[in-house]
Amino acid sequence: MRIDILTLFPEMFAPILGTSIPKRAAEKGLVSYHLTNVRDFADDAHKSVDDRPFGGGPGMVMMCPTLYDAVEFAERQDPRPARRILLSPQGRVFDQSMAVELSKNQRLLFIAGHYEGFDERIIEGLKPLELSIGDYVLSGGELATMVVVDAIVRLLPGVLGHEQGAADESFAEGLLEFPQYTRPRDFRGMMVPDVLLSGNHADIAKWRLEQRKYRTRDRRPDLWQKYAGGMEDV
Ligand code: 4GX
Repeated sequence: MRIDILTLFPEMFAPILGTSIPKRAAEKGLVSYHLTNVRDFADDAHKSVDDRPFGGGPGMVMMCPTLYDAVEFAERQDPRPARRILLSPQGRVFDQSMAVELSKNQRLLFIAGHYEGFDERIIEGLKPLELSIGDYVLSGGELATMVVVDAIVRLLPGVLGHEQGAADESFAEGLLEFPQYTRPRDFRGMMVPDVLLSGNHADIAKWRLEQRKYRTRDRRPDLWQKYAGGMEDV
């Protein structure tokens, strides 16, 4: 998979993409990251990428010409068509099923905006998939882009050592994870549940599934509703 990221702050990405799973994925040749500084495409002496909004109001708006040029430049670097993605609170809220779908693409191109927003003709003309990582306001799309990239890259076949791992985790089956324990058995009077030390794998599996259901019902009634569907008193 080739991932392009268009941003005014390319230096924000190296610490994240150069660490842990995203780094390992690139080292294994399963993904490559390509950062493009949108400011390099500014065509005036001041290197402007934004301007004041027509109609007045506070803040600055990212301009079309520089961003279109940056997108077209990045897309020319590889013949495969890129799925364009733009991070904004106006987007559809990103979830695990979208990470799974996006992980099937050969090429993704992320637009990480800063400032108050984009000229609407960026959406109209480039037709990106608009994604939000949640209902709060960030200073820019960079962190949101990294969240989405991380969630996608760890799903690529061969990235995680344990192939089952990614699929087994929370959300994949619609339930939260069960509680985990390791040594010591007694930590300051807090004990590891006996069933986990019983050696009875059927009992352990049953306990874990119960715990997943309790937790999901208690903490995430929205997920529980989807999982349990119309079932009563589960
Ligand atoms: N999930 N932000 C984008 C600039 C902006 C404003 C309006 C387009 C329209 C965010 C989020 C997020 C802050 C990123 C505003 N772009 N992105 N930025 N929540 O808050 O994705």
